[in-house]
Amino acid sequence: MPVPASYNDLVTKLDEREYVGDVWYQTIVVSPDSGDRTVLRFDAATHRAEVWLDDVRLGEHEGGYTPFEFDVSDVVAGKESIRMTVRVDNRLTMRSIPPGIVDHLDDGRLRQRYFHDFFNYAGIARSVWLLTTPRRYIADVTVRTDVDGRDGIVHYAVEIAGDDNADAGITTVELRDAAGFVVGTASGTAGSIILDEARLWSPTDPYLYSLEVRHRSGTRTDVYPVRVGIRSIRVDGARLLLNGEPVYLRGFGMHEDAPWRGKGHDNARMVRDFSLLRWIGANSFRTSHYPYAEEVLDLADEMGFLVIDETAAVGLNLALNATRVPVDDTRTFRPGAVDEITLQVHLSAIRELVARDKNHPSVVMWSVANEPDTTERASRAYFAALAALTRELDPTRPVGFANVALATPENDQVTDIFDVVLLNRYFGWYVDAGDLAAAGRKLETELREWATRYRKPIVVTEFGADAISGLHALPAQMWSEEFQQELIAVYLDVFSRVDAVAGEHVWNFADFATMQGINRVVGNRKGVFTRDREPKAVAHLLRQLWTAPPPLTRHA
Ligand code: GCB
Repeated sequence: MPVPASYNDLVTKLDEREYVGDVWYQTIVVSPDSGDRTVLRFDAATHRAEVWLDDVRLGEHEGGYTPFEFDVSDVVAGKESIRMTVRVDNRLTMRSIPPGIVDHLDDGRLRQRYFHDFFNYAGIARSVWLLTTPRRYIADVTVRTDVDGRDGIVHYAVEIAGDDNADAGITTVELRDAAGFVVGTASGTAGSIILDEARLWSPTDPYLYSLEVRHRSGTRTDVYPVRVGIRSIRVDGARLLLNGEPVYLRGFGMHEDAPWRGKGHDNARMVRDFSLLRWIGANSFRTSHYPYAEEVLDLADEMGFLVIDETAAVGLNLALNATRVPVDDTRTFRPGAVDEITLQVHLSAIRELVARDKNHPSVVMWSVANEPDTTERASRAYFAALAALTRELDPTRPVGFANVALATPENDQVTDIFDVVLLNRYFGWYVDAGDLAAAGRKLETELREWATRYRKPIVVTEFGADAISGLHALPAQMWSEEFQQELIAVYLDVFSRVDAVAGEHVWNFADFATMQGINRVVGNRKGVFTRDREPKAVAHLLRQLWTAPPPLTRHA
């Protein structure tokens, strides 16, 4: 199997495409032995992996969308080639993020059930690296920026690790502008650089500085460059402020999804997606429903997109799936089986997400889950723990979760814990199907209820309708391009009347693969673009509405 790629769409047999369990990858590579510290890094393996080099077991990692690495210096030492073996397991359980249930069928087969609406692609979907650093090296750099009048402030903290016997070394820092000129310096493992008249990062001017951290120990120097966008992001009542100015999010919930590769990262697809985002006038997207490849955030930094960065906690909602789930491996059943272990896995997913993405100026918000059940009293303690950890790890960005329609302003138990209200709503589609007059009315009523109850910005993180590209109907009917267009127009009109709405993300950017089912026509067709990234009629409407001035702020 090629890497990076999901394996599922590269085969022709259904039982291989929908295979449940372990698959094995193995390859032989030239040993990078250089006497330096050598690291084997996986950008992701979905959903868990166990890794060996030759016959040495390096360890394992849980979670399909965040990186992990092993120090392999001792294993590669003195070798010409090495054999790399990886066991990748795609099973989802009530103790994985996202959750799922593996059913044991009477005929001996396994069948994976899951509670999210995208195909359970698996494999090694992102790059694998063999890299070297000096023995004493820069393990991590954290950058936080702030804006004070016309000054930009860059706070940094450096973590040094490795060989303790080596000389403690010195750490120096240079801040360079985009042309490469040094505009500020500092030394030591933590400090701040203040920049007069800083050029701030924003969607209209995504200006990037570069912070070059150097650590010298003995004769060796490790260099760690971090791109820095100087910006502030804050919630002020029902407004979202970027650099102190109200900002309105226009864009999409997306998916890493394409023919053949599935969720395999592909720079070409990524660039096409960003070209389309820019063409249509979007300034924002959500990494629904899992952390995307790091390359995506790098490009968002460069092109100036405001990203809601989401964990893979999608489908923590049994009410939606009318199912009873096994509490443990003994297959005893009780309704609702999210437990302390699920919480620990979820917390660790948040830790890994923030650790990976904290330095991206494009990331302006964390979403800790998509459409969880937040109506049960017990969900309060669970979500309070998630919010507390996220804020402890990163006090600079607002924290939210994408709320499901079943959790109404009346019965939701957790929204007060969060900084923003993120709502997924399908009036006119799943509710009042085909009736756009009722949809508009109900949407407006509900948005006003949220706005009255909480003085927080509302971002409608999902709304949309399936449309089969090329299917037309006048008057508009569900599944036609006309209906999708009319539904989106009704929603945008309502948003323009409700002040607390600080953003609109259409569901979805493009058509995407799902499990088979009676509601899906070879996948989810709510894309504004087809799966091969060509526009449906609604794309032209959105382009008109989103590129009309003013492009960014609505409240200004
Ligand atoms: C949702 C989910 C999303 C689905 C979408 C749909 O609420 O968050 O993952 O794909 O609805 O189209 O049903």
